[in-house]
Amino acid sequence: MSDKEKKSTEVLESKGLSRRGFLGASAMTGAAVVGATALGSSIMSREAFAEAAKEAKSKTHVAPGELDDYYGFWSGGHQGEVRVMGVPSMRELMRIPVFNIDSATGWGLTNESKRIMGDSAKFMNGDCHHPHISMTDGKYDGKYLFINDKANSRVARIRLDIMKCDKITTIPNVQSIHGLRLQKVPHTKYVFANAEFIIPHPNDGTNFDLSGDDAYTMFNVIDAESMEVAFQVIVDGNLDNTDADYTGKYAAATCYNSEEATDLGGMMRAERDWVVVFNIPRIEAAIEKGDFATLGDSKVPVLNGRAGSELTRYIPVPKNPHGLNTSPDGKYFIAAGKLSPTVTMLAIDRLDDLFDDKFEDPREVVIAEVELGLGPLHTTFDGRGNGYTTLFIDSQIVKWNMDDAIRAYNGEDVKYIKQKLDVHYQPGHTHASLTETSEADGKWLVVLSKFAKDRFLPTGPLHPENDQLIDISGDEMKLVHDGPAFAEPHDCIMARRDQIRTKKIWDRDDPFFAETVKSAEADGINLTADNKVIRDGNKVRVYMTSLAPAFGVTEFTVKQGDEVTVTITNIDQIEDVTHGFVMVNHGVSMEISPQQTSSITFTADKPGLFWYYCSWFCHALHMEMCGRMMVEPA
Ligand code: CUK
Ligand code: CUA
Ligand code: CA
Repeated sequence: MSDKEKKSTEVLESKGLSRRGFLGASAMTGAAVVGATALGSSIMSREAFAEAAKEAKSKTHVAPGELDDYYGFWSGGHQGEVRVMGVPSMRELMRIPVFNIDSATGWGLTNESKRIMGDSAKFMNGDCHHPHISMTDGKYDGKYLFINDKANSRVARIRLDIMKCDKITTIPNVQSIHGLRLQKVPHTKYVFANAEFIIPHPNDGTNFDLSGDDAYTMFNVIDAESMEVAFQVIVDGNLDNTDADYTGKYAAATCYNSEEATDLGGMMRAERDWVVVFNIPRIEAAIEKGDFATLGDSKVPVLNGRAGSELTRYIPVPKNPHGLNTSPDGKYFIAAGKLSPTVTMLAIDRLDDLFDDKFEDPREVVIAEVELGLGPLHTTFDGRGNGYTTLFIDSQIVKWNMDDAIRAYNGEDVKYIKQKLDVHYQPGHTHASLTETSEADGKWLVVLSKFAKDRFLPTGPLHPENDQLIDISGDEMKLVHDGPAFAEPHDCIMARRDQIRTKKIWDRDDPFFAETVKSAEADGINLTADNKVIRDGNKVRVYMTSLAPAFGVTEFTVKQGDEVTVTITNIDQIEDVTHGFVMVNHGVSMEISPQQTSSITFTADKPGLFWYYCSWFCHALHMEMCGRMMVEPA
């Protein structure tokens, strides 16, 4: 920090104002990003932080050969994938392509992945925000991870035993799936997914007016096993984030656009928007009774959950609320105010009475509404009664005690804010270890900061983001690690390593490639033994094995214009011996892990000789693992 900067900081602090608070306050008038760029550098110098971090550094050090205590799953934002991290080392362990195309594994290129992507395989982008792990009795069961796609209105499921996406569902009748959470109790039967944007119904180009009753968005509920949409609930306003309770009965969602405006000014007009609470048993009963409609070609039951409906309740909260988080003790839904410096705590045990119309005012369920700082976005928990809320505009994470907040709200003179820690910079989501379960263990906290600015070597105009790791095991939060991240991990989730059980090699009967096995059987092929080329009109099917360092077929001949399908079964039984298949100059690439079958289809559109080779380093003779496709002119 320059002397001049030091001086001005001293002056500000002597007036009880931090530079950040000062700028933050002016930033509240509208553009948060103005605050972000004006900040330039933090009050505490990088050197000072480095010094403070040294002390805690040993805690994050996972020595070569040692394993992390936690699996982290990071969303890849508009990059479209999920990233698997080790915590506390913050080492990236793996990437799971989901809504993107991946050259290394062939995701989006292979027949197996295209089948999973279904009709939406034509899209090459996605925008995932919220990864969540399936639960049984409020604890991670390690079976699935679900994630939304805001860009193309989809929900995907990842099987955690193989760490591959195995289902993608496009949600009908809505646009932009954003908030996503899972039913926690008794188990994840349902995936709750908010659609953000209000659209006209029918949306067939005959009506662009969003002011009438035939314009709305919906709360979408997906069956976690079948990945079919179970039902949709029409709401007033729009929907942002969501979470579920620990009884299995309620889900709640924030709405920032109660105004149903189409422009920024309009969306900020009201002092309060709301949290809408969904009563799942009542919705199920209504469906049972046939109390629903359908829209267009879709067969999904659509229910009316607008204000006044028995299925929902609307609780006014300030202002353009964003994050919605359930405390791990099961007591509160907590909505972060975003344009209000407050969080609102809703008492879940008052919801039964709210739905039974015992209250005049739905605000009776508000048990506390306390000020934390500027731009509160998301809250996470340590399982010891404390919440940790990101303050986007203040560039801080604030630790606060929930009981004390309630006492303060009731007029007692207690300090509910325990600590504010600078983070770098402009944090969005935050997530503490095991926090979405009843086992929140209060060890590690990740803050996903949207701006890195000066924290890393410069990378041109496009900067990485900064995922910061904070030790919350003691009384004080301690920043211990900066981790650059590529666009844009909105959210992450951490599970204990014993909660995730992965396969070492594929089972031959895995459903992931069962369709491919079936069609090979129709061709009379034994995939683990046969190396054969089958011609079927202008379709050529090449079946081969791979065993380090050789493909079972090292040359085959086709005619120009043939549609060629190469199906490879990796008969290596050794863990980690993955092969690849790349057909040069044909846009063909895929992974074949031990005991896996992968297939890919392409057109041999150019006459000539084309080499194919193994792309995953598998053996000392990996370079020699290759073959030739001869394409005869048409
Ligand atoms: S949203 Cu991104 S910072 Cu999509 Cu969970 Cu809050
Ligand atoms: Cu097989 Cu490299
Ligand atoms: Ca609003």
